[in-house]
Amino acid sequence: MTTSKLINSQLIADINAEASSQLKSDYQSLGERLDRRQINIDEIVEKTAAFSVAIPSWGMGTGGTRFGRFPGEGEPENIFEKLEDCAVIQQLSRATPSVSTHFPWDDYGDTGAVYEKGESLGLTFDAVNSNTFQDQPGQPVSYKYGSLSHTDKAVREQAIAHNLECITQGQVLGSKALTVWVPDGSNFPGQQNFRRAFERYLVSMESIYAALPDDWQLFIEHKLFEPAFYSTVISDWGSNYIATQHLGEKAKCLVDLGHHAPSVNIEQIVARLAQMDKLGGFHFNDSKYGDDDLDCGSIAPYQLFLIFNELLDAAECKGPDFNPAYMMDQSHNVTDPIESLLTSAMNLQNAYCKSLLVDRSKLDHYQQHNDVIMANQTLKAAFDEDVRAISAVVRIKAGGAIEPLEAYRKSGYRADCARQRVPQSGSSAGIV
Ligand SMILES: [Mn+2]
Repeated sequence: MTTSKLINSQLIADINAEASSQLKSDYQSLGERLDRRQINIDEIVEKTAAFSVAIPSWGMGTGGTRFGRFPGEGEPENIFEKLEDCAVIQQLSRATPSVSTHFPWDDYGDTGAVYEKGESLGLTFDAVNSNTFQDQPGQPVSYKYGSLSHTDKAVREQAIAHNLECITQGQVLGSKALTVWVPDGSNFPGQQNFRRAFERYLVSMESIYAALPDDWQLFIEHKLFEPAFYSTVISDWGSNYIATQHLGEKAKCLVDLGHHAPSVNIEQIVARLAQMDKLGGFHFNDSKYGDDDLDCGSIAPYQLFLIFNELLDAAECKGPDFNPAYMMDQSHNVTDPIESLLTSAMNLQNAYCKSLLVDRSKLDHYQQHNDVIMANQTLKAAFDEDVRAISAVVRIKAGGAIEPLEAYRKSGYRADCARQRVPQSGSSAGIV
């Protein structure tokens, strides 16, 4: 069915025109501040413009919690409508040109048509995600007690076959990576033999790795707990690292910011994995307690900045081959997903931009001389800058909106969708 298309570009231009003199003044003032620190703002704009992050297709609907889901009006019914919403996010933010898909949620029997829809909207496709954490209708055997590490070979083979199918579908989309997250684990001590479960997982992953096209990567996503509450097979970056080392150089670790213990130093994990060429990519989101999947930068913006600081440090050291995949993974209950993803994209872009402001030679000098306060201040000085004028200039130069949320709200896009789309029930899942 046909639903709402992109937002009227004249409306965006009119709103931009109203905001442009304020932006010019903010940009000039920030430029002067940065100039005093020998930073050329135009160069920062250019570098910030190179930043992009993929939108999760599963984030386009209200996710909900394990207790319930409260769909908003005009939510997308299928991948085609999800792509239309993704295109609006890209139209306004100009930082989200690609979409990460999820099978079988995005399988409507004609992946070629999905690719064409994306292409017609100017979108490309990032990593494809497999799903062995739910049973699908008609599936021969159940994932109740695990998938790739299941004690029953028939279940493991079914899970492997699904991942191979994801690669096939991903090739149609032009994807270059498969992300595997398994729910496998145990709820009680004694339920599972840790060693044997990991052995079975590794053997299953060998089959998936062997099926990867030459130019593909395999991303493994670890998660401390949930849905298993005592142990998970790929619980942390250590288990993840062992698995990727075991499989080969196309296998790399994927860091989801919500998949660690509450006090874990994620930026240090990022540094470790990058150093060992095992950092495949990210699922960006934010959290207070666990896998909360809240908007990026909404709870711990300093952590986000520190992660990008490590990424830039690694990029300087490793050169252009260092190119982790940036994807968002968020989906919750109380906001319009388009507004949340717009906000996240901007928060990520700003965190990235701030990390570009770190004076690395000074930082290195203070570190070498154990000047603790000044080393810390060097980072903090970059974090404390308000760089929103830079990302706004990046957006407007690329044809986006100075104020994406304002443009989105004034467009009435969601109300149009509500008139044209089939109302959604509260049943479908959205959290990974
Ligand atoms: Mn994730």
